[in-house]
Amino acid sequence: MVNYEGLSNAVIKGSVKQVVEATQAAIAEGAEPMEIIQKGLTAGITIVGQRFKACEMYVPEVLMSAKAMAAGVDLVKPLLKGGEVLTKGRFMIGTVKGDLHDIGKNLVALMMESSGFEVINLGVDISPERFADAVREHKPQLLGLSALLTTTMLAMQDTIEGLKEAGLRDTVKVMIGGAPLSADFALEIGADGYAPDAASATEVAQKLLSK
Ligand code: B1M
Repeated sequence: MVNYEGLSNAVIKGSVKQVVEATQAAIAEGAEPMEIIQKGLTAGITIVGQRFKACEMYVPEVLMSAKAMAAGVDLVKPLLKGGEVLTKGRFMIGTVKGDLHDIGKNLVALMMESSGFEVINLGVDISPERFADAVREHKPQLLGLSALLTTTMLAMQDTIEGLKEAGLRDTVKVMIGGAPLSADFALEIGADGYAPDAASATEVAQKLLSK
């Protein structure tokens, strides 16, 4: 039986070595790649989040957990694509200005990639100007904005305004996501869609592109 608890605990411990070993063991046992991510890696980082909130874990430990999780995701990632031809469209994603959180954003990128989108991941702390320049250059059909801080939520609105000022707003659908956000907030700032998690991001994306 696949030891998802062991994998999750290895993420909590922040041990790259143990995460790699547990992920390799799960793959060898024939576990579904998406289950490894959800039941093992994400389950672990979710507990890390709860402990960080309760001040039972601190920034350096959280960073070690994030690094360990990324090592596991790297092993699973090639298995997700399965040689699928990428045809669903081009999706660009970034974390907005002032915000350095990227674990959730990278999961969204991974899910989108594995569901058949071409993904351009801009990284973190992306200013409205950089988003507009990248949209102009790469012409994605869909732009994803991620924010984890209440203080950076408004940078999403600035980004959408930046697209308008650059005359690019009509060329791209904008989807937003991140823990402090909501569908109401998306409406308020003029985004086209909101997804609460990585799994639903792919569904929202497909709906937006079919409109
Ligand atoms: Co930060 N942090 N952090 N942090 N951090 C939170 C977000 C916080 C809630 C913790 C807390 O205090 N309770 C809090 C925000 C409070 C608030 O604004 N209301 C907080 C704070 C305050 C801070 C600092 C200010 C702390 C400090 O320095 N004093 C600082 C800010 C730095 C900055 O950004 N400028 C900071 C720093 C950090 C670390 C660097 C240590 C680290 C980030 C490492 C990294 O990302 N590489 C970190 C972490 C890890 C967290 C917590 C613990 C975990 C976040 C995470 O990765 N969750 C977080 C507490 C928590 O969430 N419980 C916290 C797991 C991830 C899978 O979930 O990111 O929610 P999530 O992504 C989900 C969905 O939100 C959604 O799908 C994802 C997958 O299902 N989603 C999208 C996300 N983006 C989407 C985009 C979409 C669609 C869906 O479409 C485009």
